[in-house]
Amino acid sequence: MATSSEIIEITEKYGAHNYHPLPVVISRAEGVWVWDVEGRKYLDFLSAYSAVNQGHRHPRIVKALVEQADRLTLTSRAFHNDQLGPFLAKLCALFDMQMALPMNTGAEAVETAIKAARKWGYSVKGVAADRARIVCCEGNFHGRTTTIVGFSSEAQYREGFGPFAPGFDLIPYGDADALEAAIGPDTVGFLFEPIQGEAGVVVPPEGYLARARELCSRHRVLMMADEIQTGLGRCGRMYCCQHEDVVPDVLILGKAISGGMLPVSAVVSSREILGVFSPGDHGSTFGGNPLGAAVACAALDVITDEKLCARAAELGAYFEAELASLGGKVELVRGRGLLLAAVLRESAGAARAYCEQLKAEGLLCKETHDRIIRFAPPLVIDKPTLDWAFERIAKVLG
Ligand code: IF1
Repeated sequence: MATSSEIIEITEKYGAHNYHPLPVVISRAEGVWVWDVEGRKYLDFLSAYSAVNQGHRHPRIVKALVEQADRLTLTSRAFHNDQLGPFLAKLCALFDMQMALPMNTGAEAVETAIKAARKWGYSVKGVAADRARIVCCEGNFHGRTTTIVGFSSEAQYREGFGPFAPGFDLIPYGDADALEAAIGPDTVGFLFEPIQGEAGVVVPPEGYLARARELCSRHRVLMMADEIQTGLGRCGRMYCCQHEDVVPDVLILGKAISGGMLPVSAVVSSREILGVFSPGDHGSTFGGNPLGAAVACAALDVITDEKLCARAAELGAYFEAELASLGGKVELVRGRGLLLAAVLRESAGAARAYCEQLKAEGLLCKETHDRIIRFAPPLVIDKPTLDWAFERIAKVLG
C-alpha cells in the first residue's frame, strides 16, 4: 500500500496546484474521527468546511445512499423522479418557505439566487432591462465561478480571471447605513453571509440582520442569505438569521444538506420569487437527482431527530468560553454555535504552523487568512471529546 508521502507526491504531480493542504492523507472516517493511510487517528475539527455537520458516514445517511444507489441514481430533469418532490417538500416545511430549486454545489445555488433576483427585478419589481444591481459585502465568500469571484474583495480570487460580470455593488460588512446608501432604484437583491466564514468567522454587530431585513423590505430588495456554511445547525439554529428572528426572502443552502455524501444545494424561497423561472430558464443535469434527494432527506432528518441545532448551541457556548479563557497566543475568540475561530496575536506569527502542530497532536484544523484558526467539529461531537480537543489546543496555543 502506498504511503502518505507517495500519495501526496502523485496528487501534486497530476493534480493542478489550486490547493495547499495539510500533509495528511485521510483514507477512512467515522463520526468525528478520521484515519490516515498509516492508521493514525485524528479528530476532525473542520468538518469539510461544515459539510459533515452530521458526522462522517452517519449510518442513517449511508443507508439512504446505498438503498437509493441500488434503485435509481439519475434521470435528469427531462423526466420526474420519485425522490425529488418529497425532498423539496421537506425543505420547505423545515424552513417554512414555499418553493425550492435544487442544484449541486454551493456556487451553483448562489448563481441560481442571482438569476432569480434579477428576473424577479425585471418581471415583478419593474427594473428596466439589464439594469438590475445586487449589493454584496466586502470579505464575502460565495464560491468560485467567474461571476461570483468578480464581486469578491479578495485580490487572489479575482486576479487573472477577469473580465467579470457587471451589476454588483460592494459595501463594508456589518454596516447597515452603508447598505441603505447603496440601495438605488435598480437594486434587486442584497446577498450576504450572516457570519462571514472565509473572512475569518466575522460576526456582524448585534441588530445588523434585523436592520438589513427592514431596509430590504422598505426598498423592495430581496434579502438573500447565503447560509451554505452557517445553516443546517452549524451556528446553533436551523439557519443563522434566526438568531435575530430574521426571515430572508431567499435562503441559499448547500454543504451539510447532504451530510457530506454528495454535492447537493438548494435555493429556498417564496412562490413569488422562484415562480419567475419558466421551463428552460435554468437547470442542471445532476440538480435534483434522486440519489442526492434521498440522501438529503436522510441528512435533514438527522439534524432534526438528533437535535443538532440545540447541541451546536450548547456545546458551542461551552467551547467558546473554554477557548476565551486560553489567553496565550489567542487574542480573541468569535463565532456562534460550533462555528468558532481563534484570532492569534500578531506576535504569535502565522496560523499555519499551529495547524501543523495541532495535527501532530491529533487535531485537524484549518487556518483562514494569516492569523485565524477555524474550529468547526461535526455537530455530533460530545463534551468529553471537546475537552480532549481543548487540552490539545491549550498545549499548542495557550
Ligand atoms: C474552497 C472558504 C469555507 C461558502 C459560502 C458558498 C460557497 C462556500 C458561504 C461555495 C464554500 C468553501 C469552498 C472551499 C473552501 C470553503 C470555505 F474558506 F473558502 F471560504 F467553507 F469557509 N457560500 N466554501 O462557504 O460552495 O461551491 O464550494 O459548494 O473553495 O476552497 P461550493
